[in-house]
Amino acid sequence: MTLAWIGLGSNLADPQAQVRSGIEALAHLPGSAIRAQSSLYRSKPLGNLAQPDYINAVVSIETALPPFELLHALQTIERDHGRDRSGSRWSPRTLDLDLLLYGDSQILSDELTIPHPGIPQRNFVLCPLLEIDSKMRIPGWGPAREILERIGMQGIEKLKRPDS
Ligand code: A4P
Ligand code: MG
Repeated sequence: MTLAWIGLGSNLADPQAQVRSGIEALAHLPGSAIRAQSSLYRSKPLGNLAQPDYINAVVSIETALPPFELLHALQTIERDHGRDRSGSRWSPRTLDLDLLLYGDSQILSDELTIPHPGIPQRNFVLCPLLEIDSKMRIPGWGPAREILERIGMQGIEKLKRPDS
């Protein structure tokens, strides 16, 4: 079993409900169990694009799935959340699931990069990671706390816990 970390993000179609439903789907992954989940965070879109705010969260799971199988399972959950209610077949993606960390693994391939390369620029990932594990180290980059101190907390706001 390996401890894997998954970042959830949504800015469409009731983002809080999308993220809660995504966490529920993670709880049902085969050979896996949720170990911890962060609060939900509201965050300004990366790059200040003209988009709605995001809801972000991080979940850790204990999993027997190898990394590529886990990625494919996450992509299936994303697809399951991609349908809108208006009747058109596919809506813009409403739920993003990023595989942030997989144990201490470092993987560099076209399909999968671990640690997720966005981590060092994203306070909406680092902050919930540190909420779950205040001593978290990112393989190849060092202590998450130091990275977050460098990039700062602008644009993010902690909401109530997803299980409350
Ligand atoms: N891929 C490679 N490594 C990974 C990994 N560790 N986890 C590949 C997940 N996927 C990985 O991803 C594109 C490809 O990345 C996949 O085919 C996979 O094989 P995608 O999720 O299909 O595409 P995307 O999400 O549109 O692109 P990208 O570059 O992953 O975007 P991000 O990084 O997910 O960013 N602002 C705020 N405040 N909060 C957010 O959550 N999210 C985004 C999307 C932009 N701005 C945001 C947020
Ligand atoms: Mg993504």
